[in-house]
Amino acid sequence: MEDGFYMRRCVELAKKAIGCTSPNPMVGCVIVKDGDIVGEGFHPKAGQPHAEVFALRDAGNLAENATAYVSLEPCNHYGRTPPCTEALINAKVKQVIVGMVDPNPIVASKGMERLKASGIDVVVGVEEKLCQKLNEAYIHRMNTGKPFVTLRYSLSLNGRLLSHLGKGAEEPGGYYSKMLQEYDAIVVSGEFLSRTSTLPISLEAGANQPFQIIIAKNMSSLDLPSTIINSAAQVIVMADKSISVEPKSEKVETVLLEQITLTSVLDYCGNRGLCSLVIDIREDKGSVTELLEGGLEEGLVQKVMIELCPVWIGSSEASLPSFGVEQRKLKDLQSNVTNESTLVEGYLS
Ligand code: AOF
Ligand code: ZN
Repeated sequence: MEDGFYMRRCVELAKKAIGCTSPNPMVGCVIVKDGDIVGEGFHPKAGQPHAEVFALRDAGNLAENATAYVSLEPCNHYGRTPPCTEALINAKVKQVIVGMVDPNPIVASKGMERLKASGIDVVVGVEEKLCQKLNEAYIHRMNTGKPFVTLRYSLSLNGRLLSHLGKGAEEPGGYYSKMLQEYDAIVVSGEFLSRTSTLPISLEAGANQPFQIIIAKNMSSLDLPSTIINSAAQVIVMADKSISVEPKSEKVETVLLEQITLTSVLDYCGNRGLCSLVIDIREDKGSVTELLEGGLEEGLVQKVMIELCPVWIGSSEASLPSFGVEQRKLKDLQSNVTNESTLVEGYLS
């Protein structure tokens, strides 16, 4: 088998921990000897051992003189766990094939240098694009200090902004439910939350619920849906003046920011270790669309996901979106058509 085959297997293994590793990356590792996979592992959660450690344990003595494939450069530092370079050296592997360099400044290339210095053959860049896509949020936060942001909204066939999602989107296996499993936080407006009785939660089996970040700009009171208290989600209300939030709960915290802008929200979230956010737009005029006014121009949104629902809707029910920048194009477009809606996603350059 070619190197790409084993690296794709690493990525497949890494994805078993989707939504569980933040602020750490998802990483997979396989140990190959004489063409056979003799060990496999992935990083399950921050604080737990890294992918290489699980794969080496799985391979046991067979790791000696084997090749290790890892989707991210092995670490060379003592963090929550000891360095993977030492584990690979002690196991006497003869070659390490790496998907991508770790953008974490305390690792960046030092892991590979350490392996090479101990006589291990190192190859880097196999299935690099795939490995980078897997950890686009982690890479973005390492490079900018801010979370990776995806803007999501639903439109009618005549282009109006819908407050509801397409049929099935919120059910298990639906795109929205899967998206919430994957992201660290979802950002919604206080106006939306005070109008609804449900919370955006993931229904995937065993999913970690994202933080619910509620933007309450210029609001002095906020009534949260009572379902918040019974849900697994933690809530952060971001306000720019003193605000009374009901009902009171230890799951709900209020953060006062001097000014609520997309920059101040993202800086706060990045410092708190959140790597990825969905900005969920449910109405045209609200605290969240206001954030976008400057935020889109400043390049603070990386990805856009638009759901086109097969309905026409009148102007009295919904308005055309007023946010957005002139002359911007999405790239790397992907679409998914179902009976109920069409999902289009792409990246802002
Ligand atoms: C690897 N394999 O599976 C992961 C790596 O606090 P720690 O010890 O978990 O270290 C976290 C850092 O280690 C993280 O920021 C990233 O640079 C690297 N993650 N490295 O060799 C893995 N998860
Ligand atoms: Zn490691």
